[in-house]
Amino acid sequence: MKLNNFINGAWQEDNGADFAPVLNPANGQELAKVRLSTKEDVDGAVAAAKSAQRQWALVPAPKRADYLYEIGRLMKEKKEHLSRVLTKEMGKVIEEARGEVQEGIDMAYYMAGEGRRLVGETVPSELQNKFAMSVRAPIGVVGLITPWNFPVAIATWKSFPALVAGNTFVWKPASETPMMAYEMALIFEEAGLPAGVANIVFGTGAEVGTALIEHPDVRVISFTGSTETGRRVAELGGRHLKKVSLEMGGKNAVIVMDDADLELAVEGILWSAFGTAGQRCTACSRVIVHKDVKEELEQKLLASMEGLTIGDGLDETVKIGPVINRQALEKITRYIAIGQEEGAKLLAGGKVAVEGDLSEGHYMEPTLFTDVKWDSRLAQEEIFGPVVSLITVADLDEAIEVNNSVKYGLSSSIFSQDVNKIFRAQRDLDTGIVYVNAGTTGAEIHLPFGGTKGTGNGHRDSGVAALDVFTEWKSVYVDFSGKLQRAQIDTE
Ligand code: UN1
Repeated sequence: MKLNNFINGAWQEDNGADFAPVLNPANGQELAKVRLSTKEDVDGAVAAAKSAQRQWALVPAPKRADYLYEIGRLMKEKKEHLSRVLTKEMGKVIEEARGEVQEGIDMAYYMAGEGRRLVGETVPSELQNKFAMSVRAPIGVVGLITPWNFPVAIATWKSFPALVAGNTFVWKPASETPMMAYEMALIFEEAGLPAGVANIVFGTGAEVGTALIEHPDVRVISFTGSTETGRRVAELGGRHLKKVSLEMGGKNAVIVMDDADLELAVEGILWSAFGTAGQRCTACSRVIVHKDVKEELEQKLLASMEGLTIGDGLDETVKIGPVINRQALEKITRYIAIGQEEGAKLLAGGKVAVEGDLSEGHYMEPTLFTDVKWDSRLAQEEIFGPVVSLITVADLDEAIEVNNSVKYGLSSSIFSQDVNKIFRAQRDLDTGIVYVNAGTTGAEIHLPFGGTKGTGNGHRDSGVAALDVFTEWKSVYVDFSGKLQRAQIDTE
């Protein structure tokens, strides 16, 4: 199977292009070949998006939304198929793949509803016989660059608000997970989106991503990925005065206070640290535990971790699937060595899992470190794998300080029964998302998704906030006095 670009409502021909293999991380098997596109392919896609945009912007927003309702319906109809493709190319266990596809369906229906809102303001004017309002205007052609860890959900967080607001887009999916984008293109086609409204160009960040950011007709870049790449996107985008929305790394923590329900905390930690093999931006990577419950928590975590089966995510009984590729496995292994050199105590895991069929894929044992120093590299740097570090603290103040000591600020959580501690924590935790008595993952699409500090640059995905990325505010003044009225001057 060859994955070609979807441009102007049509599938590109091979035309002698280069292709790269798409591999299943569970067993190394080749699933497809994906086009390695060039700058010329990007130029073609942007030109198609540009010529479609004016017409699309003139379609009434509730009618644009009808396409999203249809896209949502098709995603629902194909949910099981999409989930299985997702598990095969990305590796997450099938139950989580179904959850991710559901997140996309939710986003379709939610943003379709925005077609009948796209709310602005009407406000009084300071002058007589004058009307003042603000409206959301589409921006034009937008560029979407999405990651492999949520290949469909994150794409919907960006593309659906862009569409309902009257923009057209060119989407570059991650090289590791082009099949979900291909499936979405089939859905866009079946839903009857006008040609050029949704365009997909496969390829590398260096070639396709750069061409998209530098293209003069692309007005917005919405990017999710590593902080390192995000910085380059912002630098290049800044040079070209682009509006750049960035969603980047995390080093998320669960705080467990001495009054916490420890059984519940263990469940929350396991789910958010080892789900998706730790490859969510929101994954729990640190547990900040009160000294009085540290040992009990360690014991309970160790006991529960024994139930975490590793294997191919298509097996319904498996809890931990593979990590995305060999480089990811090497990076995680490197951090385990760093942790040990730094004096952290390895309580469980720490090895690449190779028993039986596992040696064909990229599997990492769920790993637990304790006695981790809050300022060590293990506790400060993003690992993006099933590795969690316990850090002991004396009280809530110290817990919050340790939480906030990292350069990221995506998600945090506190387990406690004390309403005073909970409210202080939700105020003082410097992250874009805070959970109380739940792990660090599981954001719902109708709230803003994003983070502070090194996680983002002030924008948000999903929720109504996503519309801010894909619209310009236009303030409109209508003077019906029939005479010149000078604001700030003729106010008597
Ligand atoms: C991500 O990790 O990049 O909140 C997205 C969650 C999911 C989305 C995660 N709904 O865990």
